[in-house]
Amino acid sequence: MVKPAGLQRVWLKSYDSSFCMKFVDYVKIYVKAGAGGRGCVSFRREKYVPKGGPDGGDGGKGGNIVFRAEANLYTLLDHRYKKHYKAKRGGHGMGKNMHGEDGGDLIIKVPVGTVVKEQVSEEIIADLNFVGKEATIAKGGRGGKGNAHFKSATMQTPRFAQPGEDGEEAYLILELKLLADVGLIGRPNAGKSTLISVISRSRPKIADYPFTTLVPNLGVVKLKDYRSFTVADIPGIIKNAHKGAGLGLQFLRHAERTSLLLHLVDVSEFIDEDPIEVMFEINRELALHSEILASKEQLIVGTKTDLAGDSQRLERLKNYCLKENLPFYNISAATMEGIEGLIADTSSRLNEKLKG
Ligand SMILES: Nc1nc2c(ncn2[C@@H]2O[C@H](COP(=O)(O)OP(=O)(O)OP(=O)(O)O)[C@@H](O)[C@H]2O)c(=O)[nH]1
Ligand SMILES: [Mg+2]
Repeated sequence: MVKPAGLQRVWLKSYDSSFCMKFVDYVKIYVKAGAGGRGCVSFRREKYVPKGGPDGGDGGKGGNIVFRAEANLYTLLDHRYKKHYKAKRGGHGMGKNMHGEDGGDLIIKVPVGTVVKEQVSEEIIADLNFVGKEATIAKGGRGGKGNAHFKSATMQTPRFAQPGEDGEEAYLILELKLLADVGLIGRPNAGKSTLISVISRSRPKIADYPFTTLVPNLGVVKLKDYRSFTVADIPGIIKNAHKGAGLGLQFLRHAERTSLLLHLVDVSEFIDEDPIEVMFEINRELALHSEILASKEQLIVGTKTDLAGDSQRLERLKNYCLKENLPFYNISAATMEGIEGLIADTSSRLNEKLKG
């Protein structure tokens, strides 16, 4: 059956708007490891073997709760819907010295960059910062010993066994902090998504209205000399974002682990505001979010130089940066002016940081 054109459009629209719903970077969950199985009380009973002695087996170990960083995950969305995880308990011990089955670990898959915290103290328990990294967050209980263990010269018929230990439980916060070398920050419309789209294969939505980007985008920049680095395009920040204006500052957590920030300032003639003031405003918001972020190395990047006209906005920002000894670059994603130089210098600075 051919779908009417109208229906197809509706589908595309709903897909588009639901995309940002899929990026979840903060969830609270509860985990409980499996309890150990009970030890067994049993006695050997066989023809011609009277009073065969105790033969109760041990209980199996309860399953651990293990978190694992997976390469192909990008969001904590799954954990928004499933908030309780329980690992299997160990099997109970059985007669004839049979050991109960172990519960088996419950592996919870999370994206690389997930930080696991305790809910009340907010203490970091684990940082799953590379692919394949595993952390055991709650240990399964030990299995109880069967009565065969308690046999001795003075106790030939122990009629007791140990119960299994309970599994550990925890109330957790999972926080995703993307791992990128470079963060793009700036006002909405500064040209962040356009820049990431011309330097990497990331294809975020680009439009001339504020807050086009609603969730961070990641891109990999590959240089001619086979070096590469990752960039995070972070949604735009406006004045009073720390009070929740615009999209607030929640996405800045994704810039916290970058080594370098590219601070983009639109220098086109169509903007009335002073570019230096715009830059200060963003830096004030960064400082209100976190000192670490505010003290990160920044490269100031004047964008849309093809539209600078006679406005002198570019010159003002450039002269200020030169005076203050701030690294300054001017680029145009439309004409590609300055992009190659910016990328080469960004890469060199990253390499220096790695060496240092
Ligand atoms: N002429 C010109 N236009 C540009 C340039 N860079 C970006 N633009 C335009 O500026 C507008 C905003 O660009 P975006 O890349 O979406 O801006 P952004 O910083 O990602 O904005 P938010 O996602 O809202 O934070 C778009 O219409 C782009 O086409 C440039 O170098 N030259
Ligand atoms: Mg954008």
